[in-house]
Amino acid sequence: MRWVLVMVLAACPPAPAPTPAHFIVRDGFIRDPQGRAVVLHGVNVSGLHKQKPYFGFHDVPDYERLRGWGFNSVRFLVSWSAIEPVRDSTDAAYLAELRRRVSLATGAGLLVFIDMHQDLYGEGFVGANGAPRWTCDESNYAAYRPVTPWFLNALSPQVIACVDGFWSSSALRTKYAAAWRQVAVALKDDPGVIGVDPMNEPPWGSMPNDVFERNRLAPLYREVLAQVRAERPDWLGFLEPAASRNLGLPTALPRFDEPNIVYAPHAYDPDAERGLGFRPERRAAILENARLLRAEAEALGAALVIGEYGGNARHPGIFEYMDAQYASQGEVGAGAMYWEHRREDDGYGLELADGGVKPELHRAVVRPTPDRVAGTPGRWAFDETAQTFTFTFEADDAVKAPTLVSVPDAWRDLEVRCEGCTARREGHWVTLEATRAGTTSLSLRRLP
Ligand code: IDC
Repeated sequence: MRWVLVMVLAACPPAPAPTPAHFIVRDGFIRDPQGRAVVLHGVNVSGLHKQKPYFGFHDVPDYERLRGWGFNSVRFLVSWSAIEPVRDSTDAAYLAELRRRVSLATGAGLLVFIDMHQDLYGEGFVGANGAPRWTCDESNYAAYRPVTPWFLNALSPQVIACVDGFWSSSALRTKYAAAWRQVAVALKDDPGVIGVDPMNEPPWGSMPNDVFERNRLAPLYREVLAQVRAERPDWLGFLEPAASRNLGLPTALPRFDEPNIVYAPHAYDPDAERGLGFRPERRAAILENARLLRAEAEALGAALVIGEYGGNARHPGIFEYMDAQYASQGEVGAGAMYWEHRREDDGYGLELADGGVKPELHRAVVRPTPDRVAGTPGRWAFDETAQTFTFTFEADDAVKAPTLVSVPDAWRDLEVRCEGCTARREGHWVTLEATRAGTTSLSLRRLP
């Protein structure tokens, strides 16, 4: 059975997002309480949270606007420095502000997971962020001579000394996990918060990266999960490989006994990160890396969410770069979080300083994406020339709630084709009901 429906619609009023009670991980996907696969499609909020004054003066994103672009989630950054600026004292005002700011995102229907961010150990190093200053000896900060680009400072002997100091100190690791407990206490009443990303791009210091992942990182993850799950047993663990994964080194993280694990690596092109722009021939490498990430997630018994991908719209090839990222996500069924939501003309920010959009970036990032899937997601893809989104999944007739595909509000007029399903536009989504179990295909063409 095949039917075609052409809809010419004015923008509908946004429907409230389903409020999750309890998310789990099963068969490689996050599942909502209705049993649907959840594909997180969101943004990082934001790099501005890394450094003093943390949230102090920064704008709150227009979350309704993000929903209108089809996003369903936020990776929300916090900093250990902000939580515990002075040893053994928690900044209650920061945590109260955290709760308020997170509630603005969840109140707009976005799902949130929290990332405890760090770049280059901690804020004792000029331009770095993460661990509070008191966690390492001042002599290291004094001797530090930063170079550009920023990530090369991971090789600084002083940064490595502090990183090694953290990983070899059970007292510091316990304090880190205790800081996470404070975050959980602050956010535990918010049902839209679904999990934690215990550490951004964990630095491996002077250990071999695989030994580090097994002997240092995995135990810390267990400790953080135990702390936060004492408050919120349902929270998912969005676990990152060591930062060495960004260099292409496969992860050695072990499979966890703890349930509900999401593998949450980052995906960047090394040349683009060095400011050289994106060469279109790198597309195949991005697709191949995503396949490896999915295989690693499978070995971990985990779902897959790419916690960061993104680029500077001023650099050449941004459309091709983000188009390759979108294609790779659709090919392996990965969730993905754009780095980052910020208003800035020069940088990764999704919006210009005046709130305008960056057209090339926007064209590749703001596209239809599966949101909830009543069955097992297959692939999705977008053909830019034909302006057509296609998505296939295996419908499971035991799942009664509909499949939702988010569609940017600006896509007013759509041609919808559905095989094995009926579909209609509703709020920010095309809502789909499978008419039989088995392979179901949707295509959406944007009409001019
Ligand atoms: C970058 C910011 C940049 C800042 C730098 C150091 O875009 O303005 O100077 O951090 O704090 C990551 C990191 C993330 C980076 C991002 C882009 O997790 O913090 O943000 N990136 O470079 N890993 C790979 C890329």
